[in-house]
Amino acid sequence: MTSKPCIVLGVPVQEGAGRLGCDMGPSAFRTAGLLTELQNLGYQVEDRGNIAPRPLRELRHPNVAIKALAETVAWTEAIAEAAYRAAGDGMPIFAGGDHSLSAGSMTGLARRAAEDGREFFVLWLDSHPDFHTLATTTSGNLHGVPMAYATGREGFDGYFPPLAAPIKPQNVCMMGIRSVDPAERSALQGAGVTVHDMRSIDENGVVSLLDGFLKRVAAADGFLHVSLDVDFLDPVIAPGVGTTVPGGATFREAHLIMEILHDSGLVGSLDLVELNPFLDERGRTALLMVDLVASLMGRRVLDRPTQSYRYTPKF
Ligand code: B3U
Ligand code: MN
Ligand code: MN
Repeated sequence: MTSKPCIVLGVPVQEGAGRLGCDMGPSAFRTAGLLTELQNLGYQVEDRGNIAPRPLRELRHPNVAIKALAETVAWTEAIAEAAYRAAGDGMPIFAGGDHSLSAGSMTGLARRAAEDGREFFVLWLDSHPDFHTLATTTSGNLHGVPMAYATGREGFDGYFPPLAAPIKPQNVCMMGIRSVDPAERSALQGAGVTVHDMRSIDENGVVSLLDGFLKRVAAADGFLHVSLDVDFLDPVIAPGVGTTVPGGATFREAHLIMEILHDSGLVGSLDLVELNPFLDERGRTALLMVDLVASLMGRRVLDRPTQSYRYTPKF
């Protein structure tokens, strides 16, 4: 893991989700102890406060289902710029906010990685692929489009900011997928994205699935961005989210993934998205997410005499 400072960026965007409340996410993450957990692990932590969207431009799209297009574009512009800057200074941690924030975080980070000559990879932990284009979304909720946009799928030109460095679909690994719309399903066919749905997790276990991907990242000396949507987790343990999808990752699977990611030494940035404190129960989802961040950043139950994993840390 990086010894660079952790840079926490609050992103109180909620317009991309179908339900209000994600704007309270950054506060809930701070209240749940995100900063102190990182400090207790020995990191230098810089809280850059909350990002604000750019001024709105009037935008119209033929798909009349789309909601809050101008707002989402204004957020994306601001987040991408902040991500690009923060990636030059340390390890950015985006405390959202709904998942539309990843349209900005991934593209700003990918631009930085390209300038640094690093191959950019994404581990997408979500029940949804968020692979709709502006033309195919039927809910109109733009938290359903960031992966399509960041990988350069068609139809975002003239609305969202131009991509400095489109992400290669081959460099994206999705885990936990269990809610896919028909248009996303056909778009994912042959797109080159690695998709591990819950069946695949049940059949193979998270360790071997993650192992295959991390080996590829390590071989390319890549920069790995992790995007963690609360609904990756089973709603029984993480109720504080607008889109609860049964059958998600367990507490143990989620922590194991985080611990393996830590030991890989490959993670360069993190999104924490879709936390809806209005729907949470006594802060338990926020606390669980912070707990997972601690595992990702190196908290362990027992010291192990050697690195328990197979990658040579790059930092
Ligand atoms: N694919 C559906 C549902 C959805 C996507 N992301 C979330 N929900 N959180 C849609 O609305 O695009
Ligand atoms: Mn999502
Ligand atoms: Mn989701």
